[in-house]
Amino acid sequence: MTTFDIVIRNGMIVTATDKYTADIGINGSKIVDIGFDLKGHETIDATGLLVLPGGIDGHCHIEQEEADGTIHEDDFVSATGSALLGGTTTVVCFASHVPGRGLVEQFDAYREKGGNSRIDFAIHQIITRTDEQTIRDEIPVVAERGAAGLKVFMTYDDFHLTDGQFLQVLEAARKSDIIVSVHCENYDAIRHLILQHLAEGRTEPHGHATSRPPAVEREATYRAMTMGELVDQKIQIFHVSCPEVAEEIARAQSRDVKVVAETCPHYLTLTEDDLKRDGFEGTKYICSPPLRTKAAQDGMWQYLRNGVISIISSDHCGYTFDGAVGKGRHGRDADFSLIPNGMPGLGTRLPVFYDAAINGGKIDLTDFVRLTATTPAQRYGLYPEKGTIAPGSDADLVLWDPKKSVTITNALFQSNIDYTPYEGRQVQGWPVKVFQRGVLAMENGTVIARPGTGRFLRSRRG
Ligand code: DUC
Ligand code: ZN
Ligand code: ZN
Repeated sequence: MTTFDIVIRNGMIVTATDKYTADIGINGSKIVDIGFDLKGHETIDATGLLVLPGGIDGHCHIEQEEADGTIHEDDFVSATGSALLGGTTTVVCFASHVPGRGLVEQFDAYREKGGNSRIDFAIHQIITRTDEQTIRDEIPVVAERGAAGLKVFMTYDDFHLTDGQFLQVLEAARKSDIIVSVHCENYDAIRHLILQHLAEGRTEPHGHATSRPPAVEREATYRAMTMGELVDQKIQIFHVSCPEVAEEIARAQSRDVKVVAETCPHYLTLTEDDLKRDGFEGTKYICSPPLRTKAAQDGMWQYLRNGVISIISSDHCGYTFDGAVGKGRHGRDADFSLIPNGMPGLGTRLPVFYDAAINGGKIDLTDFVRLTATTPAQRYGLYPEKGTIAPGSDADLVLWDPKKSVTITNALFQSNIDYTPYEGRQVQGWPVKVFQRGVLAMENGTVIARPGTGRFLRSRRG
């Protein structure tokens, strides 16, 4: 009888389709067998635990350069440590497209930065310009070098594309067979509403939500899908925040428009009332699209159950509360329109979503795995090495204690970001051991994987 390097014994294995109790045999970096009474040089008893595929977070801003030269404060070392502490073994993060440098140069430089990662990573390529070099020469090259997707913005001064530019990107993406993910909010409508708020003296953080109402996101989503339809190019609507938008996506899907969607735990667990917290505290909750109402939050679950929204990612975009380039970079009296948009969420993604989704009775465990690991792996060309538990797959595994209650506090995630929007929240269900490619990478709140152990994952699209 074969003796495996490691056997994970008697855990409840959960995939996107099945739940069953068995042993997993690992040799080197791979799962090689699933069965009963397997023998290992090392045996890990997982009785009473769930064994999940390592989480895949398809949307994380890590050490990303902004147009003004600032670099996201959570770097590859710190962010991927928090990822492991929360049960995530793969991230898909973003190469910038800042002025003055070419796309391929920025893709390659970002891949190099990822050399410090503790976990495996893939890359989305942001597109902010549509000159001939970008569209004709460089998009095909980044696609060929294994980018997981392109991302475009319909808002933000430094990033947004006109409809015409967006169509050019869609055409180029179709030729290179690469998905385009879209930040859908109407740039001009937001500008108009911000100016109105400021003229009325409504400068407090909650103005962020009221100046970007659901209609702003719904209109841009409809427009993005229409342009995808015109070009016959698959798009993904990123960070869907409310049912008005999901409903519009469902309608497009029902007429066979090639559109898929993701949402994030914060749209299911936080509300716009969090922006009303005392003083500058509310800025911790400024992200875009903004947090919505409790009713919107409740209305989102049906779209996770029926598959209209098929990925849960963190949209981890941490800005420190106290740091020089964080939330307070323009001073503590700055109006809401000057506060950088984004919240940290890489470490908390799985525990917060698990607690709301599974303990809240909203979806099954198999759905949980589908949304947080399997579909992201499939969508970004990483499956079946990643995203499932099967012979031949990478031994990226999370031993998850469904009974463990934890009160979330930022210190648990050891990240460069000095706050979590979930401070003080009690959740049940927590990762106790994480294996990456057959090596123990996190155990009981201690990160073991060293910087540099992560590998760049080339997307195998199509
Ligand atoms: N969009 C994102 O995808 N992340 C953070 C900020 C934003 O607007
Ligand atoms: Zn976005
Ligand atoms: Zn994002």
